[in-house]
Amino acid sequence: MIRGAFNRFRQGLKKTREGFVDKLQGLFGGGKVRLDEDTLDRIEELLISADMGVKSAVAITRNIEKRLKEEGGEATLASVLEVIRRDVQEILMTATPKLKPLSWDVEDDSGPKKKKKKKGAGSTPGEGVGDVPVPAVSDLRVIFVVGVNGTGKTTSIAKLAHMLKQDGRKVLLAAADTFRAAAVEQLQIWAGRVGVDCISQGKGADPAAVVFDALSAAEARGMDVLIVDTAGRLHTKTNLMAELGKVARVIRRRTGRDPETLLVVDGNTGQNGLSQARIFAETIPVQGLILTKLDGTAKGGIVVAIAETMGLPVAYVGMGEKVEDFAVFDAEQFTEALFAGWSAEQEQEPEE
Ligand SMILES: Nc1nc2c(ncn2[C@@H]2O[C@H](COP(=O)(O)OP(=O)(O)OP(=O)(O)O)[C@@H](O)[C@H]2O)c(=O)[nH]1
Ligand SMILES: [Mg+2]
Repeated sequence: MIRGAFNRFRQGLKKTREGFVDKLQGLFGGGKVRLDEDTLDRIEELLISADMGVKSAVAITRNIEKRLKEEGGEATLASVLEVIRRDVQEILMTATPKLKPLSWDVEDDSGPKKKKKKKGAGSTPGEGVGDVPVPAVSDLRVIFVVGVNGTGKTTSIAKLAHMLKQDGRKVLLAAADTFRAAAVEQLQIWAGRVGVDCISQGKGADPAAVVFDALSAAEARGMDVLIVDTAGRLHTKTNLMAELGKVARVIRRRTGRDPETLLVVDGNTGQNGLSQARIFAETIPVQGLILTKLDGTAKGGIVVAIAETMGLPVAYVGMGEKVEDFAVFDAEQFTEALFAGWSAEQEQEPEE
């Protein structure tokens, strides 16, 4: 299982590894290199070009200088990579949320006339919202998948459904992206492939009504997990909160808990994708990320930039178009895979 994930990361990160490690290797040419200003600048540039984010790239380069200059100012590729690998792992494992915690109550349907009694009210299990009675907390896990259009929400939902199903969970999908008829069809097709049911109402339906239906179906059928697809075409922050907030509050009223909200980030879109994702995370409560399309990019270092700017945990990673091209994120394995293959020793398969 663990080995499977490592190999998947290794395969998925091939382009990043080649783009980064191979170029670094070029800098060293097999021997020792003097860590002068110029070399350090070039290392920093390489880190930035792998999309690690400027702040992390500068910090890592400084660490390379500090730790390796003590050894006489010369370094091998292996020693530099070791510093980078350790720093990256440390950044990923110690990241803390950088964004202000949000509540689904910030803008309620009732408009701005009354102030909420308490910040974050109702965001924990069993708490009621306003005058709504406290419902029994249901065991149903509701995963709410949000993100800019085209980032890979629908595909990731299929992959996640497949993974959870393999794990023995009963999974149901809700087609709450009612913006385009094709979006509903796409989710239905994926549901068929994965072998799970999908609740839909068609184009133009109220997403909150679709989710209401799906919650009833999930409860009646004894489902373990409901995964909700949403539209990405929500241009303004007000739209985002109005539409997604309405659905989230339906979920809370029915289950007694806020949905587990996962924001999908396209690894291919680099810093630009990251700033779009940030708008989502600054507007609605997000618990974690799904990072997609890592297979198609040499910029897998984006996980470091995510840790640096958002500090939200990456929950899952998508690395291809097939349902199996998906893994639970693991910082240690991810980092090992990112740097695997740069020496004969690392090239060997890990022991079971
Ligand atoms: N290579 C690769 N392609 C992916 C991955 N995830 C998604 N895609 C592709 O990205 C495209 C968009 O994916 P969708 O799942 O439709 O994205 P979406 O966010 O649901 O898009 P909208 O519904 O338009 O908002 C599709 O062509 C997918 O096959 C991935 O991990 N790797
Ligand atoms: Mg979609």
